Amino acid sequence: MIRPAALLLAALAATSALAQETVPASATVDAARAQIEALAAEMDVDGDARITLDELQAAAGQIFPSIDADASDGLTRAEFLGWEFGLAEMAAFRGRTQGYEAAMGMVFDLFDRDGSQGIDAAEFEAAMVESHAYADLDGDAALSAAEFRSNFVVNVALRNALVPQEVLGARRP
Ligand SMILES: [Ca+2]
Ligand SMILES: [Ca+2]
Ligand SMILES: [Ca+2]
Repeated sequence: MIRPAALLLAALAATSALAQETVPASATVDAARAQIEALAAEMDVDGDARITLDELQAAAGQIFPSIDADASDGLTRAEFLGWEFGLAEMAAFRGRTQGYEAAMGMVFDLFDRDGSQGIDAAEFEAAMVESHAYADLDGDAALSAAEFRSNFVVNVALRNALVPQEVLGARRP
């Protein structure tokens, strides 16, 4: 079960511990990274350090309704940008709301394959399949935590919006 609020608290707690050993300026970067890594760990249900497509789809099946605030079986742009597990609050704290909304808006358009200005369950599932394949750099049919963090499309967008690219790494061409 994905529990966005609990995950966020865990990420913030982990960040507090890290912040004692690092310079304060890195705290928000650590927070973003910790939140993404906490999500990766939550998705890896069997704990083998690999996120399989089945595990990703199971997580996506829980995430979709958590974004779908009005339970319409479709995601509007406003719902997508306002998702509580997204890093909207962190972006606002850093004065990066505009960059965050631009990045997540691009992800929304990518997922909205038919351009209907809504993401239905089938589009969301197809996006998860494609995003999983794209991020699987070594082709072992699963995502390591590093592959998920550095190359999963949502995390790529967030990285570009929130944190310096050199910190979280980037897919190599
Ligand atoms: Ca696994
Ligand atoms: Ca659509
Ligand atoms: Ca892999």
